[in-house]
Amino acid sequence: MQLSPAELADNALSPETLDLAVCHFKTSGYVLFTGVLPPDLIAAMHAEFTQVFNAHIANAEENRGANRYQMHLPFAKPFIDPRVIENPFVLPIVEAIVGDDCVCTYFASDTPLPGSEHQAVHADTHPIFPAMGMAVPTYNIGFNIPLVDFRADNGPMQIWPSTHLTSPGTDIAAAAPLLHSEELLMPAGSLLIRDLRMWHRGTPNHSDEIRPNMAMIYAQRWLKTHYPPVGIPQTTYDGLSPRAQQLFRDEDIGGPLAHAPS
Ligand SMILES: O=C(O)CCC(=O)C(=O)O
Repeated sequence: MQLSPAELADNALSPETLDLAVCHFKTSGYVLFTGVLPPDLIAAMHAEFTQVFNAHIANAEENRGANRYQMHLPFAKPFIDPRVIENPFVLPIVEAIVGDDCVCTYFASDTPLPGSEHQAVHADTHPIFPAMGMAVPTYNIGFNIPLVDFRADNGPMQIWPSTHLTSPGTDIAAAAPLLHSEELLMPAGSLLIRDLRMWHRGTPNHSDEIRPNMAMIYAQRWLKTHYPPVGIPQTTYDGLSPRAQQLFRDEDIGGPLAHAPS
């Protein structure tokens, strides 16, 4: 979806865009606002990410397939900019779908390196009523911010729209080739929110640079997952806005940073 110049200037969605976005999310399983965050913020996050990532992969095994890493991010500047953790275009949609009381439970990244391969098509969450033959309303929402342009050659995410509505227990590997999918080509600083049940996969990175994707999760507060809590130093937490404090209130306040920034 495209934000209007007035929405970008006001840092707010119009009521019409909010309605459209919520409707698109419920039916398609995702909303993409292209190229929203300013280049200086993306440049600062990309520079810091590169330092933290290079230090991490020097000692870590690839953990999402060949030449592909999931890495938790340090809950620190520049990553915790309010335009990231409480984005004014994303939060109203999140709140309309999972409620004002939702929490942010994941602060991380996905990065295919040159030489990565297709992942298996997958969902990022488990069904909460696995025995029911029908989809239930959304209970967690992934939020991705590409830190570089996602192009056809550098391993864009491939998504299967509307598959968040398939019955729990559908054989994803068998059904995915029969259904429509799209590669999400988007400029750095775009905002992608997606129902974590929607099928997707990482694709091969044929370029000569890494392709980092920030990843957060906003969820119903009662949802239990296997993710470790986000470590947030007390002084950092104290410096957050009241809304951001509320979003991160169930995380490890006073705990250690995931990967110390440079
Ligand atoms: O390519 C991406 O950013 C997403 C990768 C992914 O879906 C995963 O590692 O589970």
